[in-house]
Amino acid sequence: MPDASHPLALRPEKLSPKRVSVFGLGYVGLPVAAAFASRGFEVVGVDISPRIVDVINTGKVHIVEPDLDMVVQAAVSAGKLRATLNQEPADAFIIAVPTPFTDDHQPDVSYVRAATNAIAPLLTKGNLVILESTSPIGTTEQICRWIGEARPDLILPEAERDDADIYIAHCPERVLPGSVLRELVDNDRIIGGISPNCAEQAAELYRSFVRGEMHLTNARTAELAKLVENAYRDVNIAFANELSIVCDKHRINVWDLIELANKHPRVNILSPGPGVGGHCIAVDPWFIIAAAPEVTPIIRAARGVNDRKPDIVVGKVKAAAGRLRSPVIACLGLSYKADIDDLRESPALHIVEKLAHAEVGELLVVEPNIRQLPVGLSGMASVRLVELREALPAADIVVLLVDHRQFKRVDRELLKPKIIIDTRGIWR
Ligand code: SAJ
Repeated sequence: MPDASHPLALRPEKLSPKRVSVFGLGYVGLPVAAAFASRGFEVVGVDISPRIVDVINTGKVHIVEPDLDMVVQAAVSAGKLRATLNQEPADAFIIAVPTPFTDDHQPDVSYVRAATNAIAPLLTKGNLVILESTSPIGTTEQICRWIGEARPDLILPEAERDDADIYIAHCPERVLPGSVLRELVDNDRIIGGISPNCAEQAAELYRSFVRGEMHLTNARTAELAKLVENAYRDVNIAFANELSIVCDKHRINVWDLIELANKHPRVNILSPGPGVGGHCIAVDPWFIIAAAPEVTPIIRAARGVNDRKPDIVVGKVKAAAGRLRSPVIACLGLSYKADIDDLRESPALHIVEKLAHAEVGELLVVEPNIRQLPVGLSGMASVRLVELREALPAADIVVLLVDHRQFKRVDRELLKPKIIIDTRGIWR
């Protein structure tokens, strides 16, 4: 049970008769469902996975995120949050499903369509439908059209018309994995309505637990704003990664260089690394490119730079290993960023997989946040998941891939006789 000072501690005095349904109980949907439950809403979480539904109904969580277990446990035991496989009627429907891209980098909104199809038959006058999933421009209007096809009896909202039966809005999630609950409460929100009244209705709902400001706009602007936030970060990380390649050529320490350049009052370069991972920053820029391929050379080039970075790291390790007989290589970190267990689109994982397939030597993998190697690596004779204290003394080459806190505390004396490839600059 979170203590009473936690921003999402259960507040029974704020009991509200409203029912909220959240479709998709993943990294975004589950925290959102728990946040509404903490404010007294009756929350029904819907997911297509029986395992996820079962886990949540026992008050547990299926993802690692600070404090989420406590908030979900409190909500389930208070009877405010319940998970189910089938959509049920509600006052507000929130869609928080994945929006991946296809093999040729085109957005795939089929999960949004499936969620809309499940919700449409249950809609009644006064209902609110909110899309939280990061989505290509026009998706919220598309939801409107899909609902219109399924429910010709309903008056749907339009930009200039406010006498609709239901309200539809886009409220893109902006939470940072690792700080989801804090950011869910404290971050400002962009609320894009099909009509101004739709945006106002959605903002009113989110005000129940959001302490940040609500910025109201139309749905298309909200969709692009979210994509732009992640593309902005991708482009800026690509700049840092490009600098790291330039610096390698000239034997300059890129972190020293960036620290110095950032002393300028109007320069703020991000950190280079082994590449950009996760399910957001490496994906969302493609939604902008797909919608305007001929006018997005910068966003596309940034994707290219960041996607090539893991191969550059692989090349460096191979070159170092090629100089040794039977090298032992410690690979520190597999997740896509520090202090989480998320391996999705992880450059560290891609690098270790490529090294394993290239048979460069014995690989001792250290990842403090997982208990077994992922499918792509398990069963390979040359790869073992080991503790840091076993890997370091045994290694000839140490490849630092993720800046987990355990790695920052490593005794530098132990590293001295080794070949070090520090992709995050934590040991300089
Ligand atoms: N990275 C670098 N150098 C940096 C910063 C990050 O190489 O200076 C790498 C990380 O190691 C990681 C990747 O970039 O591999 C992305 O990490 P991140 O922490 O920057 O972002 P995410 O993907 O965990 O979360 C982002 C956030 N978006 C922005 O900061 C603009 C978050 O607020 C979004 O809600 C989330 O995407 C999302 O779901 O869209």
